[in-house]
This record gives sequence, structure tokens and C-alpha cells, in this order.
Amino acid sequence: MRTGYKVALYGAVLAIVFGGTWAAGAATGTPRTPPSHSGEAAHQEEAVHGGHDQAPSKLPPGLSVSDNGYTLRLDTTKSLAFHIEGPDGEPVTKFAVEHEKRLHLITVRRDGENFQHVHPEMAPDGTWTVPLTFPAAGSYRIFADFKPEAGPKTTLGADVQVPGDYRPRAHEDSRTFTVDGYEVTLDGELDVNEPSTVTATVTKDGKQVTDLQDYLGAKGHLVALRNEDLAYLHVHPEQGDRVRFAVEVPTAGRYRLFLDFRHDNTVRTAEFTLTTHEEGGHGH
Ligand SMILES: [Cu+2]
Repeated sequence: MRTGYKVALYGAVLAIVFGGTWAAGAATGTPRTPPSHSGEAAHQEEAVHGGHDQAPSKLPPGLSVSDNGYTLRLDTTKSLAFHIEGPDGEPVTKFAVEHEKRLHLITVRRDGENFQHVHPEMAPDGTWTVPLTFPAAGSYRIFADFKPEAGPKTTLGADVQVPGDYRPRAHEDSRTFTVDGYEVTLDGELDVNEPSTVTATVTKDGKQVTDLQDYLGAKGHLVALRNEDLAYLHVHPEQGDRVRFAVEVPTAGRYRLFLDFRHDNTVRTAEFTLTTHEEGGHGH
């Protein structure tokens, strides 16, 4: 099962086994370093030969099944199982702890619905498993967010298809979300190409909840995804009592944000939709 992957590394088809009540389709890998030429190829080539340092195109994380030499290999014969294939073609078994876990698994339907954030367990051979059910039909993005001990922080993504009647939902901008009687509000603007700060406020029965518990080493955990392609953004929790995060937004447009917060020993998720702040606008 572990041979032949090197041939498949570049833009090959990710083989997924069908099984269970939901089935997986095939996700196509994209080249690891897509060309960044924008119609000025000759000029850029000249620049390279002229000795200028032409930085490779660096896309946001989560758009590729293979990046930084690491490849996400899904196996859905039982529950959700996968391994991370390293640059040597072997499953990676040594991961650094980030936000208290060695690997974070995020699943979300392609329309930005049905977000789940779970923490699989790894067998000694590098196989990760997690019991996971998808609540509705559709195409789901699976993100594995990890840092190998021997490599850089990496987020890989692959799709899983859940058969059935799929009715995608469009999202309007929304800054408040109610879950289990908790009303969560997100303040702050998303600015393009500079760190933006967003702050969440949780209230219950009209009163602010001031005793939120730590979750994954902070007062909450935020995942931000670009609406159109589910690019996975860099988000950093900020220290302090507030539920506050720095978000790096690469392009103008709409984003889906998912906040996991913990209170009374239960983790709940609030979701928001924000459009980037217009430059020179008066939208505050
Ligand atoms: Cu996690």
C-alpha cells in the first residue's frame, strides 16, 4: 500500500475506497508549486536568469492534497482513516504539538455548512482514525492541520463525497450566531493583506459569559475559510481574557469563520460570514 506513491505525487489522483453509508469520491491533487505567471512569462523568465530572486507562488493553506512534500492519504473503508505521507513516501509518525494537539482535522461541506473540528488518534504506524459522520449529503472538504517534527506547519485538504440530495446553502454576511442559548457576536473588520483582529463576545440570557474555559490553549479556537474555495487562513489567538484572534486575509471577498468555545465543559461552535472591509470605504 505504500509503494508507488512517488509516481503519484505530482497531480495524481487520490484513490479513495468506497464504504459505509457515505462514499468518497476522487479528489485530484494539484501541483505543489503552481506557476504564478500572469501573462508576463518572458519578462519573469528574464528576471530569473538575471539573478533576481523570483519567489515561488505561495497559495493559502488547505487548497492542495500535497504541499511542503507532505501528502494527505484518505482511506474511508472504516470511519475516517488517513495517514500523512512524508517526502520519503512513508507515513509520518512524529508530529509537533500545536494548540495542544498533534493534528487537527476540520471537515466542512463545500458550501460552508456542517463544520466539524475533531482530533483523530494516531496508531504507531502513522494511521490516524476518527469516528465521523457527515450529517447531510454533499461534497465535503477534509483539512488536516499539523506540523511534522521534521517539516513546516502544513494544512492539506481533500474532498469526500456524501451521496444524496444536496441543496447547497448561500451565506449572507452574519455576525451573530445562536447555539444552545448562547448568543455569540463577532466584532472587527477583515482587512486584506494585513493582520485583522476579530473579537467574539458570548452572552447567555442577556448577560455576558465571563467564565469561558480554555480550549486548545486559548479562550477559543477560530477557523477561517475563504468562501469560494475554502482556502484555510492563518488565525492566531491573542493572549488575554478576550476571545480575540488575528486573521490574515489574502484576498478581498467573503469568508466563513467558525469559533469553537468551551463553557460548562462543553465545546460549541458559532459560525459567521464576513466580507472584507473595502479599502477607502466608510464601513465601520
Ligand atoms: Cu483541533
